[in-house]
Amino acid sequence: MKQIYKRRQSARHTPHAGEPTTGPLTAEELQLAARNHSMPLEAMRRDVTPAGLHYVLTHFDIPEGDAASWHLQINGAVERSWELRLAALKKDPAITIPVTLECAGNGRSLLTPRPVSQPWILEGVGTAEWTGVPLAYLLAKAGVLDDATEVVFTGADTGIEGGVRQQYARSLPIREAMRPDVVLAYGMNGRELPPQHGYPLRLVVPGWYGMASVKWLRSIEVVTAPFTGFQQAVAYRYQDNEYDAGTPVTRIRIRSLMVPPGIPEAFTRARVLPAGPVMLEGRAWSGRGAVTKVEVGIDGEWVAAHLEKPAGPFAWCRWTLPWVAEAGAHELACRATDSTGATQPLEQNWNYQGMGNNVVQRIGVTVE
Ligand SMILES: Nc1nc2c(c(=O)[nH]1)N[C@H]1C(S)=C(S)[C@@H](COP(=O)(O)O)O[C@H]1N2
Ligand SMILES: [Mo]
Repeated sequence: MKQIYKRRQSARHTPHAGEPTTGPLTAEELQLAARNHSMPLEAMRRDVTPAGLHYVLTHFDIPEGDAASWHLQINGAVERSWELRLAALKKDPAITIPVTLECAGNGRSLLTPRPVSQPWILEGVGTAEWTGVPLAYLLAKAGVLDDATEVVFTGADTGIEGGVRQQYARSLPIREAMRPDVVLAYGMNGRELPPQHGYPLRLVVPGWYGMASVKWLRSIEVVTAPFTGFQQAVAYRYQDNEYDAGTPVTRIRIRSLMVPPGIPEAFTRARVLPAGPVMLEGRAWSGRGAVTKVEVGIDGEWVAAHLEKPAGPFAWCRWTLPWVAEAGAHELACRATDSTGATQPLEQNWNYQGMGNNVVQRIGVTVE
């Protein structure tokens, strides 16, 4: 693999979309990073991320949503297809659920070589309280036929990716779609959805990486064969190399992050803090089970942090660790474990698309 990309990287070669590179950040990556912003890590002091601080990831353009004319198709392998208006949906029984969403590409730009795509560092994450109608309620109303295997969700946004013209669409296996906590959300943090988060209606699939939570939802189709759309069959796969069909990206891998302590240097963001006691804090989450342990590494020595109860089974939990900082340079890190026994790796989790790199975060600090 390494040889393949090295051969291609002659001088001044500009890497194409998806190509692994060791070169500097490209203009296209900068353009994507400016459109798709991350969550400032200090926002982890709050249980709920204010909408404007929540990360955003949009493949194409944000479509213009008009709540009055908006309608949702529910069809396919169901007893009753119908077209639903937002006003009608808002009369159905609603739930509010705190959910930590994370982009599957979070951690991508830490990889060597770096797959050229949205260059997340570590902050492609956020936790919001989503309000809407459980998908299972509407599917039950539609009457899913016995031979149904998946549900395909299509958004209003259109574009070209990998040379393929498409509407953003993803599917979920029936058993996931029927979970009581999968929600058709019209509210975020007690208000209507902001345009960038899917106004007027989006899917929220707790526990899965963000790509499953289709924004600007226009259609729900129950199908009897595997969905082979681009975002399912080509994108969002763990591939060893370009030619590997790979395996699908599904649930969020265990990860923890720390609020960088002290104050930043404005340009380098290097951290400076005074000697003495400081409360280190951060968040940890997993889409595969409860977080059971967070360890904080201080100059390579791991100490168990105190874990707080999360606001819900799919919301991050806060961790804290008091530290008496001594003058000098130090390296801080954090590493979480979930109830499946999975622990964050100390070395990068490389794959061709740069998916699910849950490598431990490391923060250099200077104590004065
Ligand atoms: N229609 C549509 N839905 C989408 C996307 C998109 O580009 N179009 N991006 C997906 C990806 S990759 C992620 S990580 C999440 C991001 O949700 P957020 O922008 O509300 O944080 O939305 C998902 N849903
Ligand atoms: Mo994503």
